[in-house]
Amino acid sequence: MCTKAVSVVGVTLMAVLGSADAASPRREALGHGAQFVRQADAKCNGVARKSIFAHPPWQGAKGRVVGQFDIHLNDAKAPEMTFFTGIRDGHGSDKGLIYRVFAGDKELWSEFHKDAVWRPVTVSLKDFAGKAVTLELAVDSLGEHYACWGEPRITDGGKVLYDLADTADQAKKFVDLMDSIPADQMPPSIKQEQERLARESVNVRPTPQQLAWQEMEFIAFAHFGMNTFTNREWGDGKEDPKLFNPTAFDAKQWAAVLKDAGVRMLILTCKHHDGFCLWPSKHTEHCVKNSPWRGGKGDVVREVSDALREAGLKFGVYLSPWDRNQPKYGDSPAYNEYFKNQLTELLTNYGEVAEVWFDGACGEGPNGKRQVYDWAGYYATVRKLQPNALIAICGPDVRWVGNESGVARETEWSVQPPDPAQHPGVKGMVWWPAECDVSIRPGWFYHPEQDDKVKSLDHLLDIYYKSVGRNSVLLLNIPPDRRGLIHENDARRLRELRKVLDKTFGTNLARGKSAKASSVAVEHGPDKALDGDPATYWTADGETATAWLEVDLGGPATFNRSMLQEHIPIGQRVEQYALEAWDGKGWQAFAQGTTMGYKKLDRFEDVTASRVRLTIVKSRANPAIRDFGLFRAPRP
Ligand code: FUL
Repeated sequence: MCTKAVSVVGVTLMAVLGSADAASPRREALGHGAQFVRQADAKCNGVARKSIFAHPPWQGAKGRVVGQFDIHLNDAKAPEMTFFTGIRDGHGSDKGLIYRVFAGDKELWSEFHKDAVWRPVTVSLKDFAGKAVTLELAVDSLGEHYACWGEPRITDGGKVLYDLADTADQAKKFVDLMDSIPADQMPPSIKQEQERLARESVNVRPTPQQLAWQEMEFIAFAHFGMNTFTNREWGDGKEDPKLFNPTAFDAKQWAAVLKDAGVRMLILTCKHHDGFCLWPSKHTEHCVKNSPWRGGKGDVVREVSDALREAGLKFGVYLSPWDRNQPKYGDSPAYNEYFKNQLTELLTNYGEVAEVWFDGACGEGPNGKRQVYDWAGYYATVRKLQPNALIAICGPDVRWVGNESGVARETEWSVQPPDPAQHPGVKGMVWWPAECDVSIRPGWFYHPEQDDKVKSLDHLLDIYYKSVGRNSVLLLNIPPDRRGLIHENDARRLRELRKVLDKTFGTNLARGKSAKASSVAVEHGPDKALDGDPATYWTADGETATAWLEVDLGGPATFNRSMLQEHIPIGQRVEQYALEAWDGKGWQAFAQGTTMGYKKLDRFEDVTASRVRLTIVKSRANPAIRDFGLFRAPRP
């Protein structure tokens, strides 16, 4: 399943790699959709058992659901806990769950499961004979599985002392909120799997198209269409095409505003969920040809793609598979044909398309049937017609970051395990870099009442550091208004953003300075990390996974931002790093982090120093650093 459709975080096993420093979990009362309840007949692989059903709060290693039972074993001689672990039918991913049993703080047992099979388990409670103990049953989710503890009981010599399913509803329930599962809590089987994946990951490389895309760093979305005129976010497809009528449409104004903002590509919502097409499609009447705009002769896609090309910007298309207007929707083969015809129009008539953005929302057609998308057919159409285009979100080339706030994880790997839905048949790891989508306004579409709700400069800067600065591409939505123009308030904010970014990153205090390193591979000296040449890099010798690079700034310099870039054409390697400044007596740390990838930006208070050291604490192979920068952001 494409994760975007269900608004869950696409966290995978890889996201928990390098998590040794994860902060300890924050415990909260059960909420956020988590469950821990009795179920009379939970089915696992078709077999029903009385169970405790545990639903962790989010996909990924973001939370653990815990139930607490107060058990009195006063007269017990050899108490045991017995149960079956199972995964509820109909709820699966290939990622699995970790079941755990704690007594107080002590973990008595844990096991990783990813198959829907009831498995019997016995945990000895002998150490607690004669005592009272608080038992915790917990489940960590690594994917979408829903756990079941089948027939969970405390017994003593065969006698049932507690039937835990019956008391599940009274148990105290919590979620432990975690960014990642702490390394010391990983069952050995998962640790081994992680180590294997880390080894395999080193050999995974981006395609030239993925590299070029990553270099764009900052791209834009334009949500523009029927919703712009109906003041809605999701149209139902019943809108009259005559409602589409921008009064002063000017794609050149869009391109100029975006270019000034430093944006490198625009992805246009050629068709949103309401099915209205911004180009005169041969395959539907629900499109601009039946609108009064330009006397029915207009083509938004043409004008936008031309204006972008003229301004030197790339063009991308958003084509919603979910179509609430098209009568064929739900009639799977017929609709799939329709969708591929639409893709064909967009990918043949408008020049180069650099990104194709597929949202995964999927509903029922008028016949009440759910549409089954032919992803493989859609991908084949894109590959054939635009071999250089990246297929994003519900696609194999670019990964949705997992939220619509524009924020990537602190630890963001571009190498990921394949998603069977989007990388069918692929074995081994894949290069699947993250894209952070967010709107400059509260809505994706323009609403006049949001004219004064354009995100503040500080908010946008924060988004920039948490997306571009965390090994991701920022996809910022700037929704044109009913005139067909980017509104003045949005344009002003973009200019402000560009000004601060230019002022901040205009002067790299480390550029061209002299440097030494713990070791050097031939031709990849430390100066290569300071020369500003994207093709050159410093790399430590041989298999070294720890290394340092020391820069002499040639005199005291003051900075409050740093930039680290790996040479990703040969992969992503660094797992942990630290930055220190020499204060005359010793090295003082001013920033540290986990992954770098294409780009890592750190923010900190002013540091004044003439020598700075980058230490690679952990790396999957000898680190290859393309660029190291120190900057001073202007005071607000
Ligand atoms: C979502 C859509 O439902 C929103 O309307 C918007 O297009 C956003 C970028 O993706 O899934």
